[in-house]
Amino acid sequence: MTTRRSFLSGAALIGAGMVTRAGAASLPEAPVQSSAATAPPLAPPNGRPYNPVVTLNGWTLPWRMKDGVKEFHLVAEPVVREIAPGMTANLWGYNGQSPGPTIEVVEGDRVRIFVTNKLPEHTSVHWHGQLLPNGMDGVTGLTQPGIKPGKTFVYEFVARNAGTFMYHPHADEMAQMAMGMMGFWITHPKNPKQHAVDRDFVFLISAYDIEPGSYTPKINTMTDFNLWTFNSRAFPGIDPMVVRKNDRVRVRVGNLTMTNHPIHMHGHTFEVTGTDGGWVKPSARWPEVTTDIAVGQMRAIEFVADAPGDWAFHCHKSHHTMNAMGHDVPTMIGVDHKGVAEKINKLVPGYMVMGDKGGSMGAMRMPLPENTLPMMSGDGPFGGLEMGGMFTTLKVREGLARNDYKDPGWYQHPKGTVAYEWTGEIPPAPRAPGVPEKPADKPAPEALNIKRDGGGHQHHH
Ligand SMILES: [Cu+2]
Repeated sequence: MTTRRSFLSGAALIGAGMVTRAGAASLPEAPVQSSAATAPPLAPPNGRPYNPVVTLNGWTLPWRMKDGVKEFHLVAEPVVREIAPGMTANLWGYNGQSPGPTIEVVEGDRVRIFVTNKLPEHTSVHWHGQLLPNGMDGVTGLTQPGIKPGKTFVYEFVARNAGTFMYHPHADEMAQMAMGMMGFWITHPKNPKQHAVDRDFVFLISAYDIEPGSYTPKINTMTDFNLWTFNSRAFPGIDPMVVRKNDRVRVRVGNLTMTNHPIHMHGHTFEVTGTDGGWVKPSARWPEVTTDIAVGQMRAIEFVADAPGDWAFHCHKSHHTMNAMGHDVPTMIGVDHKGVAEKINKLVPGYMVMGDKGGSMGAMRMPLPENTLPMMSGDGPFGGLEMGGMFTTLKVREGLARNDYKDPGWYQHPKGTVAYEWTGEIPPAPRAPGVPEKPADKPAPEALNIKRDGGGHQHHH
């Protein structure tokens, strides 16, 4: 069948991790992705041309053209997702991964999406942000019955507006979104020159509560999540965003967690060029280095990557750049913790208290429960990064090829451009009035007596 052939050519572009799954004769195939690596952009094999996006640690769903309609097949199903090397999670997702594959269409495309439910309960798909007929909006009970296990529903509409969208269930939402059911949707402009950039990255923000040593998220959690992820990956499992110097770069982010995330980028200023509602007029944009992305929102940021280097790109809530072991740890700064560590270890084997000098958990390679990520980890060229969760890097390099997204390794800093230890005479450091000076080689005695939240660690509500 010609449809099958066109599918295989699409699959070849996706890479070795993907296998196709033959469906019923009338259904388009539902390709499955087995890898959590960032797939190269899917050059459109047919239909109208567009500039494809790159899904961070994700992939784009191939389609078939049938009588001028773009047909996709999503399969809602339990999946095993690698959150980072050393930890996998039992999630729910689409076509083998959580989040599901990115769907890319062109403004004006008629789109038909088959949704097969392989979950143990009913589901539906809501096309977040789309302007479509009410009955295609995917709200169980309101605009359609739930899709029962084993059943396939069809959604069909015209992608009216170019922009940044998401999809997710509108059925038992609390459970299904806590389990990772979500995906990105890009509607490209009709004219590929409009809003054109050199590199266009997309990812969703999601959060999970998976107890150290276990594999399945607790779905009733409202605030105390312990895994903060970009596309269901936690640092150091998140791929870098690799760009060529002077590329115009867009990063599109959608937030489907229960809290807002101030996304912060180093080394450049950016503008928010797109929101949930479409493109922002150039006259209404302003420069930023951090933009808050509220729950349910999408933001597209754009900048010219004119500064070579390895630039941090992360959520600015410090608890969101930590992994599971960072939670419920008492503050031990200033406390002589001889004996305390032993007590805690009796309660939680393998647990280590925060150091009494402010304690860099990142530097400690302690034994961890099975299937558990260290609180902060990741090694850089200068040592431990002490980061986890929602953290990655923007790697700006000169002379990359147009379609080269390979990790170029660590940035080689030009001589004399890295902060260094001073070994000369130390100039006097002005102090606040009335504060006596301390010898430089010893910590101030009062620093050992800081009282912080009664010795207990505050939750990040
Ligand atoms: Cu955050």
